[in-house]
Amino acid sequence: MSTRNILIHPDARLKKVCDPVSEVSPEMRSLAEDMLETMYDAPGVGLAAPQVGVLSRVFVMDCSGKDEAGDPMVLFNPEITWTSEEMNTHEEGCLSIPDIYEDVTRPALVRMSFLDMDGKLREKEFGGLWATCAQHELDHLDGRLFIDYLSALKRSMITSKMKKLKRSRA
Ligand code: K1U
Ligand code: ZN
Repeated sequence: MSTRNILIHPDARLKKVCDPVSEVSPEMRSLAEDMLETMYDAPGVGLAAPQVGVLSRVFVMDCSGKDEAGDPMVLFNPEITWTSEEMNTHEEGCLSIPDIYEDVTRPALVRMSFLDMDGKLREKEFGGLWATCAQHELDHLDGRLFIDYLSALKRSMITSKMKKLKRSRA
C-alpha cells in the first residue's frame, strides 16, 4: 500500500466523467487500498479515484466517528437507486480544494448499489455524514465538485485562491 498524490482544483482530470470498472481486478483492489491510505493520511472522510488522477468509477469513504471503530468502505461502479425527499444541509470540504468549507444541500438519505472489494453486488442506505459524503464522492466520478453548487462569484473566488495555492506549491 502507498499514498498517492491528490490533484488540486483546477485540473482537467477533475472535470471528466469517469469510466465504469469492468472487473474488480487485483489492480483495482490495489488502487482502492492506496486510496484508503491516502484518505486517512490526508486526513479526510472520502476520496474518489479522479482525485488521484485515475478516471475510473470507484470511491472510498469512512465517516465513522472518533469514538467508533473504523468502517472503511470501497464502492466500485456506485449508482444511486433511491433518494429521500427530505433534504439536509451540511458543510462540505474537499481534499482537492483545501481549507474551503461551504454549505451544500442534498437528499438526507440515499441508497446506492455498488460492487464491493470481492466484486459482489451490494445495496446500502446512507444517512447523516455518510449520505453527504457518498453523494459528494459520486459527483467526483461525474466531474462535479461541491463548488459547482455555489454561486458563480463564490466559485470563481475559490478557483482563484486554488490557482494561487498551486503556484505557491510549484
Ligand atoms: O472528496 C473529498 O475531497 C473528501 C472530503 C469528503 C467530504 C467531507 C465533508 C463533506 C462531504 C465530503 C473530505 O474528507 S474533506 C476533509 C474532511 O471533511 C475531514 C478532515 C479531517 C477530519 C474529518 C473530516
Ligand atoms: Zn471532494
